[in-house]
Amino acid sequence: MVRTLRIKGLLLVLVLSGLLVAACAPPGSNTGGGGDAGGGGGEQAEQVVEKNKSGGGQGPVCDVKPPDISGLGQAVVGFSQSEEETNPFRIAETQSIRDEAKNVGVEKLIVTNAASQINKQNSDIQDMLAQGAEILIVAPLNADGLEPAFQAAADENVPVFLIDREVTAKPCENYITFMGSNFVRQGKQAADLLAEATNEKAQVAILEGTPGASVSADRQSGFVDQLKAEYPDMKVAASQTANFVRTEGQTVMEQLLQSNPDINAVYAHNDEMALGAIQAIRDAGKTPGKDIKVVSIDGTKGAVQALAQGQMNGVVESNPRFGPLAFQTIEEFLSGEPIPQNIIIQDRIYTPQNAEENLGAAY
Ligand code: GZL
Repeated sequence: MVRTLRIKGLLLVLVLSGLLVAACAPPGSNTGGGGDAGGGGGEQAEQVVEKNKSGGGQGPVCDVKPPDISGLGQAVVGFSQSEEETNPFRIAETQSIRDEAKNVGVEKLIVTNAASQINKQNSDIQDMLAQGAEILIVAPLNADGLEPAFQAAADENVPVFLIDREVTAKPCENYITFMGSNFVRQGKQAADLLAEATNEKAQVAILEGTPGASVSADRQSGFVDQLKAEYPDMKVAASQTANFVRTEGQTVMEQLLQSNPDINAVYAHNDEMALGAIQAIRDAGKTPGKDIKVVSIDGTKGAVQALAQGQMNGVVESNPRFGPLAFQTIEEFLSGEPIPQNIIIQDRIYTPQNAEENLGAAY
């Protein structure tokens, strides 16, 4: 038995055996995961999701009764953004939520920004509940620390849908589902791209994301474990956080180049830090993409352009355009559909060969 499910321009056929959603995406859209990027998905890149309704790899299904809301058209939805919108990832993520809220005709959307402060994210969420939010979409800043917000939502019987980063809180009890990328896979893919660029021989500097964020730990372990498993001549010379910020990426890279002159490769947990590192490499009189190979994760326009121009050597997409998937999942929940605890999206891979033609999908 097959159920057809439509997500904004992307026709998905859900095979009840439930492991993978085979997307018959329109031509030029991403068809998922590990291969070369599909064609440009345009501004609103289509997302192919692995959605398992019957538990298994995506975790069991939450058996939670939806609130008595007739539909999104009568709902007040709150969106809690975690980091300031200076990073293109955050800009694209918030815009995608705003655009889809308009597309589905949400009665009212409230948007807050925690400016990378966990206490503010708790108070933001509590404020939106006080303003009458009946459904919450949350991009968590850290894996821990949102217990006050989750408790406040539970007290009001307001369902929470996580996008982007995971939390250590309890699925079904504190949130309905997590929608996001497989960050460990992203780290592994970045290691493969860097191995390709360095002929599997490198002294690598790692620019890590924010400590305490699930995405930082997973992108680190995915990369380091892949080096240990597959690339014995690729060594981590240094690894330090630059908090996903471009200016910090530049400063940390300057320091690492001075203390580790043998560095010939950089892995950055996100594009913003990679673009900062590129500036530091230039300031040190070296050529990024050639003397020092650079690979990162996100898929921002700045990084994909740098890749196309030869200043970088690979970019793994981390798609921030959660709007269509988030509201589709909320609509399913409100209609009583079973929702898996994890909905993992597929991300494309940008290479020196496909960067130019796929620039349209960058954000
Ligand atoms: C990934 C997201 C990360 C981005 C960074 O889902 O949490 O946070 O990769 C951002 O750019 O800071």
